[in-house]
Amino acid sequence: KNYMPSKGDFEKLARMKAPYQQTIDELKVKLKGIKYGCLQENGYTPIEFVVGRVKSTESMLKKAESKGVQLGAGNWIDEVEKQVKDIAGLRLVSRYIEDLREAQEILSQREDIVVEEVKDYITIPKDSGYRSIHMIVRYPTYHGAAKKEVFCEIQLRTLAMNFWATNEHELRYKYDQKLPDDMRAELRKAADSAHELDLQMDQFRREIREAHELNKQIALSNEVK
Ligand code: 0O2
Repeated sequence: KNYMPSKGDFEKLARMKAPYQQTIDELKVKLKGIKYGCLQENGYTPIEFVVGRVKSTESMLKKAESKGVQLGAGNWIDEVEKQVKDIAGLRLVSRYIEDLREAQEILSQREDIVVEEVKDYITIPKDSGYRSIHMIVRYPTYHGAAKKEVFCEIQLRTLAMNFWATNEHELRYKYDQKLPDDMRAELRKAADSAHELDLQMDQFRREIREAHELNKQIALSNEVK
């Protein structure tokens, strides 16, 4: 547990992480392509915004150890890559739950990513109250001359889920992962309220989409005239 990575290890880890950064950069462009394409076609997009990050080396090694990787032993860096599937992490944020499902469907259909696993924390939220859909996907990068397939975790959240999770994450960090019981209970309540709001907003979404549909038809009929 007390392995201290050497300077050489850090250099190897930095080299290992480069294709993951490239994955984030490429997928961000591609997801924005979905957003602007949908806007152009329908005047409506299921994606509000996309952010991404490569996991910090410290947090990556901590997670690897918690999954049983013995740092420093044998091909341990390969093991880290196999066990930690969110070295590359993208977050796709939508306004409505129904939009998340639409975005999930669009992503499942793509030929440039392979969906390995879907964790649906909306249907079954975590004990903390956390809601989100996590898609673990495989993505081929061409870094240098060689092809390398890497894992990437895409988290799909509504604005309300993201607002809650960002706050909770920062509080967790402040309390060094040990939230006081009363705060945990309050956060759980807040998560449920956010979900209520999401459900209400889904109702409005249908009306908004009808309005967009109507505007599109009016625009089309004006073009014909
Ligand atoms: P970071 O880099 O700080 O975001 P598994 O990978 O399946 O073995 P794990 O790690 O529990 O197990 O996977 P999970 O739960 O599918 O995804 C973990 C990530 O989801 C976390 O990343 C968070 O981003 C998010 N997450 C999961 N549960 C919560 C929660 O209760 N609150 C908040 N705010 N976020 C959550 P990391 O690992 O924390 O890393």
